[in-house]
Amino acid sequence: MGVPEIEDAKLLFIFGYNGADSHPIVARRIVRAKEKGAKIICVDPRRIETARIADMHLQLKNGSNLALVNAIANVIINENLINKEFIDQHASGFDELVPIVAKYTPEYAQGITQVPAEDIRKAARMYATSGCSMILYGMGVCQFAQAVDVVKGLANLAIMTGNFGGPSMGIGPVRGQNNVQGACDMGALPNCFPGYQSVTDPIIREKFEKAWGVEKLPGEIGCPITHVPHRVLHEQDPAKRIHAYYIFGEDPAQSDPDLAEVREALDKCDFVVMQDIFMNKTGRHADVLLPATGWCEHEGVYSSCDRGFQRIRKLIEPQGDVKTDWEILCAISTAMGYPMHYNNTEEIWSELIDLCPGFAGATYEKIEKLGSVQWPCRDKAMTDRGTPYLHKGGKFAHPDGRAKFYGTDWRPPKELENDQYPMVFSTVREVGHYSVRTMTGNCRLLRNLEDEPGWAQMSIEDCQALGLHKGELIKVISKRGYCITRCLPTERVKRGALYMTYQWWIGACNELTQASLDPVSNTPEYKYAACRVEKIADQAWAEKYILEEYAEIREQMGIKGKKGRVQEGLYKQSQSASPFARHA
Ligand SMILES: Nc1nc2c(c(=O)[nH]1)N[C@H]1C(S)=C(S)[C@@H](COP(=O)(O)OP(=O)(O)OC[C@H]3O[C@@H](n4cnc5c(=O)[nH]c(N)nc54)[C@H](O)[C@@H]3O)O[C@H]1N2
Ligand SMILES: Nc1nc2c(c(=O)[nH]1)N[C@H]1C(S)=C(S)[C@@H](COP(=O)(O)OP(=O)(O)OC[C@H]3O[C@@H](n4cnc5c(=O)[nH]c(N)nc54)[C@H](O)[C@@H]3O)O[C@H]1N2
Ligand SMILES: [Mo]
Repeated sequence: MGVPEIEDAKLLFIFGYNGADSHPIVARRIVRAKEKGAKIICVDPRRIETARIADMHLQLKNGSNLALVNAIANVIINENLINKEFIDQHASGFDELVPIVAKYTPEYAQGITQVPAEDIRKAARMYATSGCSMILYGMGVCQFAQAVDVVKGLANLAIMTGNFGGPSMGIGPVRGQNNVQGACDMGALPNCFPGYQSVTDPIIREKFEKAWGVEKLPGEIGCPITHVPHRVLHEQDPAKRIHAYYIFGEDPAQSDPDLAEVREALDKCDFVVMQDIFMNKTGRHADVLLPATGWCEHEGVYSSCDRGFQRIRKLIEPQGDVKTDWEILCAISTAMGYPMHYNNTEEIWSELIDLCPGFAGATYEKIEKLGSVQWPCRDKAMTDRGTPYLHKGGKFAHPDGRAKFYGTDWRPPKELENDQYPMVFSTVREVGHYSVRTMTGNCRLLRNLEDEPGWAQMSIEDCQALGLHKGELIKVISKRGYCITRCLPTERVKRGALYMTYQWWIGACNELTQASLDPVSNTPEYKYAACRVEKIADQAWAEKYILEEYAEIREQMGIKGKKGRVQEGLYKQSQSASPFARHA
């Protein structure tokens, strides 16, 4: 499916995804769908913008996703709302799923999810009977230690109701960054070459060995980023211990969980390279900094979340001593004894598609002409315009061509609230600043909208109980660390949970998060830890601390230009302009 099809769904089931803040362009499609008459069900513990326009908001307890998904399956099965024909013709494993979800009656699930049983029933009926239901999900699913199971659970719903393989239906991971799909497509994963070709398959390896003129490519699966600290600090096997770390387009010292451990690992490494378009927190620990060009200074291809390849073009000449990422990689490779030379990105792309059967037909020329080509696109002829529906007509990727039901029990998150840390700590996004904030933090316009040390969203009741007021500096603490940020009382949040965004350098929420990982995706549980909030009695001291700390960070990050509002003491006036605070 493609993003534009969101508009034509009859029902949007939006699960742990906050398009209004994270993807405003996609969010417009959601609003258009609503205008065209679509029903919307929003599943989110916060009252996000989608919840405001939704027909139903299932405001579930944090960390209870699979209990809810299994209960919806339970209702669809028990009320015989399944599409039996689709299941019989296109799926396998249904009989094994039934006993697993049998336990998840709406009443049982209510105890875990805090969603009223009647609402679960109503949502299940709406989803199963709309005639054309589309699921969109985001980080509220993926950033849990039980994440992949929930994705499979959502797929179960789509398969059992036949909402698969046609326009405006199916299950849509609205992938995060503009090119995160592309990074995976190009093989920036530990277990595959470009085009999802497994490194453990000797025939695939041989193909790449031949093409690249090397004798032997390693057949072991590499190391996921979230395993790096462990492999540096605690790996017993000397052959597996990591000594050098080449990091590009990533700022683990800001975006990875448990930052104290990340810093320890970076400092323990013998050699750290950081290749970036700006200075970032990781750069503080690097031995070598390699300056690269940014997105409008070079050519390339991005993949959108709908598998569509799109060309990006150079708009401005790079200034100063910078090179494109691919030129840097070629130069390093050549210096290390493997000469690598390309004249332009088209040569790289053509080599790539010739080695990836699923991409083989997506030439530069075709992408240029069509604007976007969705893989698989196998034939270079213009008649092959790519594949809008991956499972068209109910044909799936398993060898038997059938979809597979997969059911399992809900597991609670790893670190639960307790006497010392009584609140749920969850981390999300806000409009206006982007991921590790190197890009948006270097932009004065955006800094003037919102600046350090960011906000902690809390329920009005919790703020009253702790005697906290809007804008007050507070200390948020977990077992692993703490940070200082401002308090934002808001009706969007239920009692007992606190939300921060992860881009602030001072209000760095990853000081608190933990590296408990999903066993399949290796994604950390960014959406759940236990925390407590402490009032800071001496606010004048805290304000001064923020100013001094920020001055030092800006100095290290080389941020030029006029001082932001924080520095100028303009914070008080800026409150109403804050996009995050506006949400209160
Ligand atoms: N402005 C801005 N936009 C961005 C980014 C940015 O940093 N800034 N980052 C980009 C990236 S990398 C990504 S991956 C995307 C992510 O975009 P989203 O998927 O929207 O990510 P989040 O805001 O982290 O989380 C989505 C929602 O999950 C909810 N949630 C928390 N816990 C649970 C739970 O237990 N169950 C359910 N069902 N929901 C829960 C949160 O309340 C939140 O509203 O955004 C991209 N867009
Ligand atoms: N607590 C918490 N932590 C999170 C998350 C969360 O929800 N909560 N979300 C996680 C998610 S989904 C993601 S995707 C990550 C994102 O985290 P990161 O990937 O670390 O952050 P980004 O800001 O996307 O970019 C990383 C670096 O790439 C640089 N960069 C930008 N363009 C280029 C380029 O063309 N070339 C080079 N060489 N460098 C470039 C930027 O300057 C920046 O320093 O954070 C994760 N961390
Ligand atoms: Mo992301």
